[in-house]
Amino acid sequence: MRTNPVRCFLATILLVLSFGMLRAKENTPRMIRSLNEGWRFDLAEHAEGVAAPSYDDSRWSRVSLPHTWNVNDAFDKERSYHRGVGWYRRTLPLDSTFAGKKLFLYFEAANQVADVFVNGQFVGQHIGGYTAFVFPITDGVVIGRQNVIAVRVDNRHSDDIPPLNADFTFYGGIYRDVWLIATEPVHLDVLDHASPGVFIDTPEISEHSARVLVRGTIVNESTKRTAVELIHHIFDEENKRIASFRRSLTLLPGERKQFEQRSDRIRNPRLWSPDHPYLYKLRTEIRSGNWLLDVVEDRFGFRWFGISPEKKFLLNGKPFKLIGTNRHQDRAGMGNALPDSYHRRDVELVKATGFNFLRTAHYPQDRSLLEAADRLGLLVWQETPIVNIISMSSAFAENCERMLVEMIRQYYNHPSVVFWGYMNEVMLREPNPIPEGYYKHLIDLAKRLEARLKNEDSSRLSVTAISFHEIDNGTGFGDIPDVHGMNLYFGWYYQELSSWGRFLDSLKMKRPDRVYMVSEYGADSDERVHTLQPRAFDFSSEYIQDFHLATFPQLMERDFIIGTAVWNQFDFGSNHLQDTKRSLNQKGLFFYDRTPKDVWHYYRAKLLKQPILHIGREWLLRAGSQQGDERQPIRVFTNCDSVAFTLNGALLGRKSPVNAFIELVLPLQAGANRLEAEGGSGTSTIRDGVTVVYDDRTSLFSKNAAAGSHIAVNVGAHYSYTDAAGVVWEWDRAFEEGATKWGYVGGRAGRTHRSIRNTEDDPLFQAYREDAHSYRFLVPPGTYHVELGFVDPLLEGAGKRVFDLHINEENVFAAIDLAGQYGRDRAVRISTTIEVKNRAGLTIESVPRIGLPILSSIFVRRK
Ligand code: GCB
Ligand code: CA
Repeated sequence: MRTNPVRCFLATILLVLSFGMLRAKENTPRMIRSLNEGWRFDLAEHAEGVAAPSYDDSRWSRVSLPHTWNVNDAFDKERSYHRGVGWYRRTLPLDSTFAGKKLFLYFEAANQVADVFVNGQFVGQHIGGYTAFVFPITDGVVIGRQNVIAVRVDNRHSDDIPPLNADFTFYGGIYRDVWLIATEPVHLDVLDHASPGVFIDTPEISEHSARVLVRGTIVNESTKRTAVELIHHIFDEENKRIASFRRSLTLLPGERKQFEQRSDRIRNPRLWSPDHPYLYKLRTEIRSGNWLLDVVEDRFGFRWFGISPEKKFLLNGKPFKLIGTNRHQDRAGMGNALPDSYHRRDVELVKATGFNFLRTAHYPQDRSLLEAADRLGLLVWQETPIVNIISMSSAFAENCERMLVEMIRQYYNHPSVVFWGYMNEVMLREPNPIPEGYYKHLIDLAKRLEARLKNEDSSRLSVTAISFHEIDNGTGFGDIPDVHGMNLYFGWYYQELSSWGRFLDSLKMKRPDRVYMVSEYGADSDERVHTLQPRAFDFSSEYIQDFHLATFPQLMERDFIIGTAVWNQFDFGSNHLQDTKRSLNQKGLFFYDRTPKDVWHYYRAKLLKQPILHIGREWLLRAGSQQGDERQPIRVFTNCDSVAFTLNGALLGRKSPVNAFIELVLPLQAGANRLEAEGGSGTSTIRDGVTVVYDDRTSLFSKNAAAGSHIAVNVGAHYSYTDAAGVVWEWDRAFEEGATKWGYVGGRAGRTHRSIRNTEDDPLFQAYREDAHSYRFLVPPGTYHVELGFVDPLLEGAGKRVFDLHINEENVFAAIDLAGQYGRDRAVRISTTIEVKNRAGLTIESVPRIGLPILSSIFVRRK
């Protein structure tokens, strides 16, 4: 295209001049101030008067936002956490800068009902814990005075508010940021569902050109008829203005006027995608003469997406496989009250996995998270918190719909968002008793939300997540949204790791007209648990690895699966769970404190282009007590072509990964063993190294065993458990005369999935041997300290399980009644010192009196 250089030059001069002139008079029309500091908090339902400015809150605790009152009690060993009322108060000093302004209080979120008061006057209530809300406060404040804000927050269960029930903790509090917004009387709307007030679309778009459509509402809160100019500028990442468009309007006093304006064609827009997340900025101004009345800026991207006739996801016209993860918003030691930097950090960790997709299950998440997804390049599924069950009230349905509208309007401009979701597994569980017409009501609600979603935003795809048992249940639920999200747990809650492919293929055969995505798949793990025989629900590091190693390739091989999302990127709080760590869902690729699990490196090795070489670090403390135990496997995740290993300086061999995975067997020496790896990938080399410490316990059984020689056994378990003191409790073994040095004779292995009180060592106590049995240890004569660990996990109670413990035929502990003496589900450790006199060693025998004897752990130490 030819341009006229003279015209170009003149235009530039004019631009510079006009900008210079405007800038000289530039005022700051909209002020946004953080209100995170200086709050007083009290966890109580107070009688009247607490919102009044004169109320004495000096004895309340001082808190800063973000804040939740459930950081600790959501994780203790009690079964519940405080779901009730908390009050927040702070002063709001308003100096003369705010004179004549319109003032608003903007809350990014409070869980789950918030009543806001200013100077004792009620200014509004917001229902729902995961979206922002805003109230006008101009009329209730006095300039030049200390005004008082009081907020009553309530996180009690309500039948009218989703989520009613879900596998995550409903932490109460004002857990996101709070702001004061001050505008001129003529301003862009602030109140529309707490949206940015300006909605950006790109209705005509291709690689070659695009138009921007801007919608919004201008409000004239002044008493004067006002003529304004509404101006939109678009800037690129270098802050170069690439387009401007404007329009004149006249607003009557009190008038709210909607506008809709289109830019000219923008040539060769830089497209936004996960690989090239190029962002533009829209700046919308209201001017009256040279006076700037309001400014709103927001980022957006040029991109388009959709579903092809072949049912594939297309981004910017090309097939694009969504590969990603889910994220909950809480974190160790903080609950859900995370400052923005932590949300951004989480997005960096998702991106650093190699993922391009993020589902913000099960609710809208902090806007800083979405901003980071825009900036770093992730496609996002954001959803409303309708989980598990619904209630039949009209208030419930209205709240669902309002939450959906709030979500869509608040996050509308984020280029990262491609899916709006509105329900998760709503037909897996049903209320008890099940109300008449429940399913009809549910389907009607889904249809209502679907219709509203499309009405609010026709450019995004709609989605819901359904579990295995709900797919094709005959209700037609799966046909309502555009995309069929499936939460699948083959090899965890049901079936086998090999079931994935077969199941998905049969689904596609049956219903080729549907668009499929696997919106959840995952397994739990605890870094303290290790085994040679990984299996579902053992919580071992090895099983979560086996799970992802087997599942991910089956999902990737199938083109008709448009997207995948691991459940979950991070371990997260779920108060009702009683697995190996209290109140945690442990399906993360990261632990709750954001330490990566070894399995995270599997995805990195599969997805990243840079060389990855990672030797597993979760199992560096090992122990063995019998011949052959010193040969132990270690796992490596890598995308290198091949890796050379040395152990304690000696070459061990060279191996190539299969499915980004290598398993080595290490011949370990007692003490520290240094494993080094060097991998080659193309022309680059990469190294990794770990030290494996092996506690060789065979000496306990030899004649000249030193004092301090010991063994620790995780009775009833096929996995070892490493406690906080670094003691490895080995997996249990059967005694075989002539072949083994120790082991059990008789009894049955059992396992409880209940949380054990009085200990953090749940995986040690949760596994046990039951019924009459004995343990033999062929230790040489000498003096031994014997410590035994027990728990009674059964409902039976006092007097229902009574037994004796004989050590070398002496009745050392008679009539043990765990529930009666110590209480149910409590860890109990008892110990004694025993003289072993002959070569028969040590025999510990559980002898029943009433019911079944039980035993969880044995520790034997030579004195
Ligand atoms: C699901 C749910 C999710 C749970 C997950 C699990 O299907 O959608 O909320 O946390 O399973 O770990 O059981
Ligand atoms: Ca925030």
